[in-house]
Amino acid sequence: MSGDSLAKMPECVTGEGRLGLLKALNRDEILEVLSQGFCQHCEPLLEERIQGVLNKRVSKTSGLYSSENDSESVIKSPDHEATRASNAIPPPNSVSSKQLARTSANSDMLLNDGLGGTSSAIDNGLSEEQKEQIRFSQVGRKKDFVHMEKINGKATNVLKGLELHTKVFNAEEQKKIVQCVYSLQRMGQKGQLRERTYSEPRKWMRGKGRVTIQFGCCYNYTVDKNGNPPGIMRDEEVDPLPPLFKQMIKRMVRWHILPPTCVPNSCIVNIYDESDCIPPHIDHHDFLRPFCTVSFLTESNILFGSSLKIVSPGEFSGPVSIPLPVGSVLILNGNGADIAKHCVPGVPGKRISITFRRMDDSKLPYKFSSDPELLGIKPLIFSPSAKSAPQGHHQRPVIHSSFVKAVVQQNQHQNDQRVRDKAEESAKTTKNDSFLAGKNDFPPLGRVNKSGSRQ
Ligand SMILES: O=C(O)CCC(=O)C(=O)O
Repeated sequence: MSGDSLAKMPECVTGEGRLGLLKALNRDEILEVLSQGFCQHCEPLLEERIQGVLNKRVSKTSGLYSSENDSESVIKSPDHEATRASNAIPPPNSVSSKQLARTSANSDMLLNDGLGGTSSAIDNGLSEEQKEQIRFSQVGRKKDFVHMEKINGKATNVLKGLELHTKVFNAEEQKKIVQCVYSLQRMGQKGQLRERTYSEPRKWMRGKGRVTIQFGCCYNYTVDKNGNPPGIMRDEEVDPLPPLFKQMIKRMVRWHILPPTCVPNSCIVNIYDESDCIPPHIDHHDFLRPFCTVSFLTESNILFGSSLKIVSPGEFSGPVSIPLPVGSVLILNGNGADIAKHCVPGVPGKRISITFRRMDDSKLPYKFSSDPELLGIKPLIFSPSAKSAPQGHHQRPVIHSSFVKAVVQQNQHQNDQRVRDKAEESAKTTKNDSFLAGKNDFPPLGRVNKSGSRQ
């Protein structure tokens, strides 16, 4: 029986219903079925459904995508137990700035590629624009945080201005970024970064801080031993933003997470061991709003409230707790940045966060020069066929028939490659987890100076 005649058979004869009919259609006919004749309201619904099904398939075939709540996905491996149990980093004996540059260069390519580049399960002949549009449309965006408190006698939503963007960096990208952070940490330990860039907490006990690496400016958290007030130390020099971090910034501006009017030019990397924390604070106004924090390795909670209590070292309490999935970006703006304090209580496992902030022009370090790469970044605009969903109907921007076309092409390609990919993926998963090292590799304690000796 030919495909044509099968297509003409009624459902009760083929026994497969619409699926049987669809199978008999060629590519263009499928496109026609999927993109024509739907009303404005149903078209985006259909696209979201396809996207959902596709997501499931991609995670099954590649094993690369983590669900929003799958905080362990990055570190699941045969040596998983050993790596989870500690805040280990790879031994500080093999890194050179050349290697770091190489890592960063590979990662640049990865982050330029909307679908994570190296995964053959999803590298399927789509144009870069199509891939980026698909990834962009998959970002989850929560902007309706509410917690009412009486501030100066007035009922106020102290969370106004907070936004949580999820699935911004996929599992593969998270691994690259974590690798890069560990390389930077090793360089810091060896005194290969500028003196104020890298710092470890003086004491090692529960609730005592975290390792920090600062780029763009040196920030003083409290009045220091020389009497310098909190804020940007304009006469101190630290290293500039690493190339991979600039790629992250570009992504966040392109994907409508950060506004092009407030492109970060500094950041602080926080490396938390299990039960490390950051105490309640409001970020200094030497930094503009909004700013953001990106999460890696272990999902942890961040607390918000106009008043947060210190229960014991590393233990805080507050009215609102927001889980931060790995690969997510939390935007702090408005009341959420300026009225509510925030803190991260002792984390359940090792965690890395990168807080990106733009410095007030009048507070720039004296020797700071702006990076031309971070100038003129434009938010992504949709292709000519893209239109917006009707107001109030769907929150996410919707890309119409060109998107459906891309998804159909992606499906076809995946069908062809599925079997080959399975074998490749299992090999890749093992390889990608190898950067996580053993328990005894965690650096010795205390603040390190440039020469690598402890103070
Ligand atoms: O680790 C986090 O997500 C929060 C970091 C933070 O509050 C800060 O760097 O000021």
